Amino acid sequence: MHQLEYKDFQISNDKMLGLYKAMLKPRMIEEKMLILLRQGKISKWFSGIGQEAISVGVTTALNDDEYILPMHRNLGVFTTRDIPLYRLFAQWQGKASGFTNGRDRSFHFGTQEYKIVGMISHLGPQLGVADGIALAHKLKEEKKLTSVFTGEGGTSEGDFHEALNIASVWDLPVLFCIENNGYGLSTPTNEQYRCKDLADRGAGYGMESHIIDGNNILEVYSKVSEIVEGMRENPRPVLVEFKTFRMRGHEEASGTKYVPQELMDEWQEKDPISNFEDYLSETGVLAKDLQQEIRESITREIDENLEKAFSESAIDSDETKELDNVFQYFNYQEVKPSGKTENVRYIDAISQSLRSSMEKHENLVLMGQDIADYGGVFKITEGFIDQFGKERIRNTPICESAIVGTAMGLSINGMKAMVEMQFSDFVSSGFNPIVNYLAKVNYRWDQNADVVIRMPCGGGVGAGPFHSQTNEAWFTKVPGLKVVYPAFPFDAKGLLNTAFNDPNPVLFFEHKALYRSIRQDVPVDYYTLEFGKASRLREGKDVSIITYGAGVHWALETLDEMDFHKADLIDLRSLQPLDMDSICESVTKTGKVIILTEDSLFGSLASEIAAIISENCFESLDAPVMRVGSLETPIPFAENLEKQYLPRKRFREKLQYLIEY
Ligand SMILES: Cc1ncc(C[n+]2csc(CCOP(=O)(O)OP(=O)(O)O)c2C)c(N)n1
Repeated sequence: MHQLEYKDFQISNDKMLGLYKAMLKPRMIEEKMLILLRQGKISKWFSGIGQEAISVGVTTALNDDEYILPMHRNLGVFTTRDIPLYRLFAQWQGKASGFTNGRDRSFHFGTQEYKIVGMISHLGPQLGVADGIALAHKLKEEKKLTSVFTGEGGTSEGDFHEALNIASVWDLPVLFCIENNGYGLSTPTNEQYRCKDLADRGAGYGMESHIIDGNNILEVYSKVSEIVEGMRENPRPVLVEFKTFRMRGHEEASGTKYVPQELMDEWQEKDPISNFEDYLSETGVLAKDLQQEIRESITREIDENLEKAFSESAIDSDETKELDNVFQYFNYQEVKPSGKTENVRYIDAISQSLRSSMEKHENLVLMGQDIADYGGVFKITEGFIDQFGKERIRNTPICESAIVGTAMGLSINGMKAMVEMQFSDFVSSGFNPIVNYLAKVNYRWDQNADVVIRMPCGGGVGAGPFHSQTNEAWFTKVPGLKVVYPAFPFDAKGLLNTAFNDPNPVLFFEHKALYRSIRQDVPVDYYTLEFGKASRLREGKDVSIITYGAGVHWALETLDEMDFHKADLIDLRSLQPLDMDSICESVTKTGKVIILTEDSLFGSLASEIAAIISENCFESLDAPVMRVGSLETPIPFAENLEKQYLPRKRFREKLQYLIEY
């Protein structure tokens, strides 16, 4: 790479002074933080010393209304966007003036006010989020780009590949910035990747890419300014590799013993601030007294703001407040079912709900593999592109993780998203952003994830271990996710409509075996059903049966086979929130309960419900709480093995036992 010098760039003196000050501020804040760290006044610090030119140059090249997604060494992004310093300090101290109410640390926060979306610890997921933000701009026909950062270590994550691939296929205006600083924790670049330059990867995605000297502020600012100008006019992703070096340990406690001294010395010579300072002095732009003045002014600003943050008392909260902030408040509006009905299949009810929700919410985008022209593998979205167009009905590449991230990004930028998992089994490839991003984001920084993830699930279809699972318990465990699992067309339509109105992440389980086998008279018009309300399908005084999904139909069939009419049959319909009142009311009445789940039993939702009943209804019980579920094996393929695996037969035996108890 030909080394460019400061004098190669034509930039006004004022602009150069501005860039200098913008770099000096994070450097001086960091120097102060290192002192505070030694004094035990702050807990952890990830240093970006030596990398300031990248954060500052990129942020300055962007417009203030363009989103930027920084990493843990990008303090310069936050300071260049002029966030009052006491708010940053309060954030690092877990105080109320910060951005997360003490719920998350360091740079792990976002702020719509400053159009900054902070990272989650897992590094890669935010690359997909940037895709979603950029997609929203594109759909709204706004000429804005989105910039996202990763270290060279983060480029080894699958999310990097997925996000770049999506951005490329969809022509999204995302500036992917790799800060190649030589080490990912202790791992040097030759143990991280084998291509010569990471920018070379751009070609693999059909993407323009550049290498920029990350320690030369004028090069960063000029080249990025030119690139982003082009991206606004002609929306497309661009990959930029910034060459730089990490001058301190991964975090302060971990040191730099593994870094050869020659490398340190070599890069010390390339310090982006002292070199620029020398250049500005030599060219007469930065006189000694001005330099002094700037430093004094920044010192004052840091000290005053630190004092303000230190004098703020520790965060005040209580259990109720914390619990109330897991989800964004949802003002449920009931639309009563009424009017003409028609007899439809479960799958038709889902399709109807999708269609009417797309009509109702103009900002809703559907994404999934093969859902556009092909109509999805179950044909639920067949014909949708004719009505809504390809922009809103989007075929995705096979990349569950970054698509969930994209859905999150759409939500951040004011839209609603649905992701259809082709089979719920494949959600494991998108598990990370669901449980770590979508589920936690509202609690962390008040940003909702307005995303519905549809999950065609369940066995009895002879499809084996990877196309038959019912994996709701992977999610009911995680605070921040709503989980819905209807058993009938009427419920499916009303609950899915509600899912699209709810601004929170909803996992919507649809049992494949019910798609074409269960029919019901369902109102033609739009209606909603509230989450967290079970339905009682049979009424009786002898025993309570609590179940959901296909279990509901097995229970109904079993009761008919046994000609038994004294059971209270509760269909939960939604698992999170869970209708504990209906459960306890029924058990208190009957004194005997059996919980039926299609899931294998250990750690299933049935186990949780059993625990709730034991704890809350113990004195009403006349028999042990019974659970019936599938075998503790993966779900097998062969028909007879699958039958043996599923709990239908064991349910009848256990129910009989309980009745006679
Ligand atoms: C998924 C995941 N794996 C491991 C880690 C632990 N970890 C945090 S930062 C880091 C190194 C990151 O290196 P790089 O992306 O190059 O960024 P840098 O720290 O050098 O700026 C590691 C291994 C993590 N946070 N997330």
